[in-house]
Amino acid sequence: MTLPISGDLIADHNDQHAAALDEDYAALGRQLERRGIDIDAIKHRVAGFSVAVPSWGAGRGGTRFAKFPIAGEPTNIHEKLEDCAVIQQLSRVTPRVSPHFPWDKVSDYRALREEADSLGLAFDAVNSNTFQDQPGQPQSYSTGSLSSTIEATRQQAIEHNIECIEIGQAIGSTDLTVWVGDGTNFPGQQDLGKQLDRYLEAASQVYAALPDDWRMLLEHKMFEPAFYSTVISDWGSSILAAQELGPKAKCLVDLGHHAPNVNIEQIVARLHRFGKLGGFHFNDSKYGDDDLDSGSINPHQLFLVFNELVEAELNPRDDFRPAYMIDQSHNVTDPIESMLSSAEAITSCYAKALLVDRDALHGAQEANDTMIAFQTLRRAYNVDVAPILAKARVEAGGAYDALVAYRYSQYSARKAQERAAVGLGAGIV
Ligand SMILES: [Mn+2]
Repeated sequence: MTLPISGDLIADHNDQHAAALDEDYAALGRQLERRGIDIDAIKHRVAGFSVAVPSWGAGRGGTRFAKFPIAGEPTNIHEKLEDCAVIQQLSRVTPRVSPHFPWDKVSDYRALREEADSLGLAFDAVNSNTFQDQPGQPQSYSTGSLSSTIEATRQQAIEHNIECIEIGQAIGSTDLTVWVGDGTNFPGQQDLGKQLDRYLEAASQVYAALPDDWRMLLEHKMFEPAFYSTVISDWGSSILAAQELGPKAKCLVDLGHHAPNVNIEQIVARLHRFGKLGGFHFNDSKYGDDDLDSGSINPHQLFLVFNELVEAELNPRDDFRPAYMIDQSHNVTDPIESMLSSAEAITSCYAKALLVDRDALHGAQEANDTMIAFQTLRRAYNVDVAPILAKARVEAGGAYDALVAYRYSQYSARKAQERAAVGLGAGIV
């Protein structure tokens, strides 16, 4: 296996920090021991955690107004895989790539799977795309896709999703993520009930094509591109659709796809209660943008979400195995650096959630001792878990400080020399 970053470079970097890491890990271990927590057991759980990265996240995104490409950014799935391999090699928590079709189309998917494998990667959920038209496509999605009033357009969207399942089978995926931008921009534009009927009827045909071990993950989004109504706008619409479609249909929660200030951790708990929590897209948001870097705006919310996910792990329902993925758009940073930073933020919140004294929390909840219940969460949130993450990473062959090692490797400068320049243009992702 030829990986993009030199193993010697990572080893040298780790050697320089080995003594400091041992010291910090031992000190944190003693602190946690006083609380009755075995740091090695937490590290073991952290080492088992992983989150997928989206193939499209390796490139610079953009807004509706502009995209500012950077030198060396990938322009095809092969270059994207190489960049994803860098993220995995240094972070050791992103071993899977979530592909997107038709953006990642190739002629030989078995070869693509082998190529990923040679880079230490596998494929996660396949994402279909019926929110934009493709060259040569007979029907336009201007009237929507699975919910379009035009039967031929709905059929085209169904066939595209089924093709994504077939591609996914060739590359080793077992999940299809379906997000449709279908909706309306004007009151009265569509019958809100009939539009959902059409969506459900078309989605059921996609569902019928799922292999036995596959799941269909329904991703809801409050608004954009539709700004008056969206067909699958919220977790309520999502779970109703998933329940109607059947047991292989689950809901996917994208952190950025909610109204401001919505209690997302409660949504997580609700969906899990009914065995419908199937996937998660991590990102952050401040105003209307839903693709800021994970944990950059509200890390506490991310922690509270993981607190519910850890509760769900302890009380699994209906084969609880959520597909975790980073889903963010990098407009002003090197995408590799952003995903390294986000992978760290996500894993950090998972580790903090593992530190919560569950017996104390549940006891305080039963006793209606609000302050102790709150402080039980706060005590875990306040712990700096960086030594646990670094230790797990280094032991798995990753870098003590992934960002520093990445900069030191000059990978970005090398790719800027090797790769073709990216054109200008708007590029919302
Ligand atoms: Mn998403």
